[in-house]
Amino acid sequence: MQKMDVSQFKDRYKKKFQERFAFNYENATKQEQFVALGHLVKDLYSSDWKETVDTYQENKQKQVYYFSMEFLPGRMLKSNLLNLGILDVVQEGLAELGLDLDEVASGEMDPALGNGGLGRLASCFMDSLASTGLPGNGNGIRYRYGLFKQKFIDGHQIELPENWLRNGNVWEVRRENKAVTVRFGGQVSLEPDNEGNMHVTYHNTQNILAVPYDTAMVGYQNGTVNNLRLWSAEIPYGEEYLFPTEEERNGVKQITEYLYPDDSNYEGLLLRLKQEYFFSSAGVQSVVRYFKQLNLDWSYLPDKIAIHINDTHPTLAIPELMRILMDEEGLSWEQAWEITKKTISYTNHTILQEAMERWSIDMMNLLLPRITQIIMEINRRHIEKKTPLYGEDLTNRTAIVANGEIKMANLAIIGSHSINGVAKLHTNILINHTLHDFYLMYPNKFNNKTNGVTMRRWLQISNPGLTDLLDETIGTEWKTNANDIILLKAYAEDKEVLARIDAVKLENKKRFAKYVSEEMDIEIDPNAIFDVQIKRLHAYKRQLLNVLHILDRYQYIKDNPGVDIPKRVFIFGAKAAPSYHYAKQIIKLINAIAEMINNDSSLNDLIKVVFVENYGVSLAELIIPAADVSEQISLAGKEASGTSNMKLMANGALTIATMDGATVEIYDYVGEENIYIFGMSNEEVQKLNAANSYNSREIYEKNPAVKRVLNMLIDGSIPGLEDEGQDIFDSLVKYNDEYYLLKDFDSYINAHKQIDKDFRNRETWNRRALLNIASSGPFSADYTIERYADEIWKLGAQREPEDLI
Ligand code: Z16
Repeated sequence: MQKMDVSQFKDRYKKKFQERFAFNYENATKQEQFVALGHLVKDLYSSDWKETVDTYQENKQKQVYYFSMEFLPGRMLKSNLLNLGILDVVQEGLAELGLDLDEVASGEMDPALGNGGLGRLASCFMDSLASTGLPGNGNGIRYRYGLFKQKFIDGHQIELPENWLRNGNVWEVRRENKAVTVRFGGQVSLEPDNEGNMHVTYHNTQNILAVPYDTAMVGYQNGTVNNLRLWSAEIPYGEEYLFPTEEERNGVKQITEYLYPDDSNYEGLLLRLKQEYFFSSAGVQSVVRYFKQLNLDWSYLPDKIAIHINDTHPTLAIPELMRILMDEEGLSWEQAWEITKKTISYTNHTILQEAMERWSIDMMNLLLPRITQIIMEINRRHIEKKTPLYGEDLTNRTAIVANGEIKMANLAIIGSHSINGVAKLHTNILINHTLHDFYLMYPNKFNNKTNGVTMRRWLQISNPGLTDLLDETIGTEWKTNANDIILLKAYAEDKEVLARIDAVKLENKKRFAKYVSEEMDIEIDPNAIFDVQIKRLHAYKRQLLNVLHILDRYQYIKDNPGVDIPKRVFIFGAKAAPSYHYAKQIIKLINAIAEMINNDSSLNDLIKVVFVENYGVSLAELIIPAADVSEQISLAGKEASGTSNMKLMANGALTIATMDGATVEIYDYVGEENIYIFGMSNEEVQKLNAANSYNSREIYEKNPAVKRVLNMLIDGSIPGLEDEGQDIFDSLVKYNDEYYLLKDFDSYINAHKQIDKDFRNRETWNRRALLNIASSGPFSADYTIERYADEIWKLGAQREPEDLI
């Protein structure tokens, strides 16, 4: 891309605006101001985009296709500007035109095409693939409506539709000429032709047109522009199709209408299965079409193409690739199976049983008869081959088909060459426990790839103050080589740098306090401890434990008026799946205690509770740089990785955590003096489970602090609480506290007392914040993606091995 100075930018912007809107930018809305800028930016990368795609094809480079049901890219304007190297020029130019970049950027919709960690990880990976110059593409669904917009009414979560395409989408390119047909339903028959070869014919199928919309994934100042392809379902057109009825039209539109709002949970609904096959089939078809242009023998497919499936949602890519290779390209089962296994790899993101996908065979057979035949045959051959080697019991436990259902994780493992967990602890649990039977069969398929986050969005864009501080202390090499952030450690005793860390944090806290004041009408003190828990609402993540601590603190202040402890602001961001009743009750509880506490002047502002509405990527960018404390308090063994833990650490928050997910690795890097660990370890949880001896009521009866806090839920102390108080109380006392909150209560409270003490010593606190920032480099998604590329996809990484950690 050719360079552009401030005055050139200003001219181009004025011209662009004029062209698009036929009036002057000064009188425009920020949304219009954004649209013009977006189109200008798109012009700037379009030739690199074409060039990148062409080069991959000319060089016949191996490419990876990351199949994911969810992508959560966040607003793309600033990240594109940063990656094009023109963030400063544009900021300055706009200012000279009387516009503020942040204002203009807020005119962009934030596409919420994902639920949480899994979708955001996919987008961090897209950014890292392009930024490390690797040939990697995304494949997903262009949902007409993203994840619901959350509103609180009387403290209850209300869900509103998120019409993110309302004003169009400047970044996408509709490519109708690349559309493919996806077939559902009907019947299949196998018929021999004149030469005796079997042919599959389909009757009465419903044909759906999958139309791709492509979005550029711009690499960080390296000229690489990769592709994210999202598919939209449309009615096929052409002479062979009759004019569709309204019912048919609606049935087709439905497929890509909504994102299912479940995180770490699944619902076995037909429409969801349609979505999964729709984008898996469309993706595989377009990949195969690309491969055919290379004019190579089919056996080379795994040398040119890697297909990665993000969780089991795209597992039907396995039988779909088998189907195409056999039915359409005439390969034998054995040939097709070898190619398929070598091409596909799979990431597991959870051990929670309720999140493991299982589909009824009958449902699958009605919707996808040929695919079901292929799955049954994969299963039959698996059992036939493995029973003599591993015996009946073990082999049957690994069966894909059981009890009238198809187990998608089993299919994903058997039909791929690699399965990885997303943090060391998680992978160990998969190997030793959840998937142990498979590990015995396929030890070499198992590997770990600890998650990572893109430091471009989560540091450079969201925290410019800290970015400047890093540039001025350790230079700018960290921007392309995140491990360089470790150089900041040399400043751990530098009082001036420590004071600057403090000042940057304070600025960020003021920025968030302003938002809270304007949007929520709550005044918070930027000098208070900002204590942050931002993640989907789920019982295993234990937001409720955080609440119990707040109530304990509330009682303590009530008992000790005028007590001298630091002020705390408890900040929550969380959406609950609309059908997850218990999670919604906890949302109501948090809002009720916020109301009670924020309006109680006798607390002298020692506690405030801020539960932001509609938490998502954009709010995360505002909250994370302002955090002092990062809450990572899931029951050990349950959180596969977590990724907010990494973002918060990189922004200088200190972590209070159980030894779970990737937080264990944060502990390893930052050292025990710079993190607050509490609660049971995974081993202790396993032991307690096995002993079957836990009695939460006993703790309730014997621990006066626990009793007092839990009683608040049922004695009317919290205004506005209805059934929630009793139901939550019952979950903890009557139903034996499934996630062991009461067991971890004391050690959690003690860790928070230690935080109170430590926060007062500003210099020590700032030093520990600095050490957290300095230790965050290994969690850059650039390293994660290079490990995927080298060890799973075998892309022939473009960097030399010395550059890897
Ligand atoms: C999801 O976001 C995750 C797991 C899952 O099975 C489904 C969804 Cl939608 C999360 C994990 O809970 C989290 O620990 C992990 O960091 C994240 O996936 C990315 O791996």
